Amino acid sequence: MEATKTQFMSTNEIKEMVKTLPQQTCSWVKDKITMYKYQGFWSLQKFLEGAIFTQQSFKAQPSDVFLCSYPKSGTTWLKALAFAIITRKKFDESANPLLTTFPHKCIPFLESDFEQIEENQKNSCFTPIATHFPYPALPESILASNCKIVYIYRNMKDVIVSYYHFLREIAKLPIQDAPFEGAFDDFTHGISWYGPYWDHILGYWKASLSRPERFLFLKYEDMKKDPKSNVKRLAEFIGRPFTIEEENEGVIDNIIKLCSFENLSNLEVNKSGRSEGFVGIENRLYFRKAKDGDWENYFSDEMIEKIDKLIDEKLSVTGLVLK
Ligand code: PAP
Repeated sequence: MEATKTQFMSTNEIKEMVKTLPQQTCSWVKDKITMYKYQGFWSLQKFLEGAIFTQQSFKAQPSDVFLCSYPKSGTTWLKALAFAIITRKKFDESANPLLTTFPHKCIPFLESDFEQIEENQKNSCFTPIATHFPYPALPESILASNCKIVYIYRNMKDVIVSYYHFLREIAKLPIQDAPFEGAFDDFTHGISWYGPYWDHILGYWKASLSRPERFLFLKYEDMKKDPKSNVKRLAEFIGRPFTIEEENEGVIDNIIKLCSFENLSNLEVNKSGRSEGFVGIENRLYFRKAKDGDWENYFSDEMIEKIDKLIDEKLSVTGLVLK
């Protein structure tokens, strides 16, 4: 039986409990990755342990802003943009920490960066907090708060391709040894990191219906097409709107350039760095191609039919365009 979020457990108890959860080993990565199911979503052991710890201990502050996403939907980009927006008066473009710091280090993750979050809270330092938690699994103090929530989403087909390569790289497997069909199959059966994908989107979308003023939905593909108006929406929503003068001086354009895939992916820290500690993944794995429609190189006609049907069945109710 799955644990409920009201039980309080020590870190050792959490570790032991996670081992008892329903689990699924991903055969397409030669059984090198195992997912555990907790409160309806799947995750990797380390992330789940962190998530459960956070559920028990995190206390949201009224001014907190959360950057929420399903993995591989634009989290790194959103973190960089939010960080550049909130630090624009502190650093000029040539000195922004994003030039030398991995974006995931600039904005902490709720499930893993406990010390950084505590430090920011202690110093009353306004920094958004990112998370991949599905909405219903968020710590109670967030659910009960009026904190603002930014949710970035991306079309499911490109998410699957991005996810496939990310897990394949973590498992250190070359493409020929990791069949894409296996990742597709797991994903479309809901067995994916923080999946099912559709439940993730539905959870945030449903919550937004009763309190729309708390939510900003950003679509990855729209941000690529029209970064300026989306960056302005983001800045306004998180309480750091641009002035007319800033806009005329090109501040928004500079932020877009600083956070662009072309710029970030070519920085030394993102090419050769590795995030130590919690997970220890190479930074370059977060910067692959950033192309819309890369899925066309991977999907058979049968897969397209299957996934379009799935999107219609599960997500058409949201009105969020995901194909
Ligand atoms: P995460 O949830 O594990 O942090 P996330 O950042 O959401 O990952 O997704 C990574 C994707 O965003 C990659 O897509 P791809 O595999 O299709 O290439 C990555 O290339 C893309 N990405 C990273 N940085 C940027 C950016 N600055 N602008 C646009 N896309 C980006």
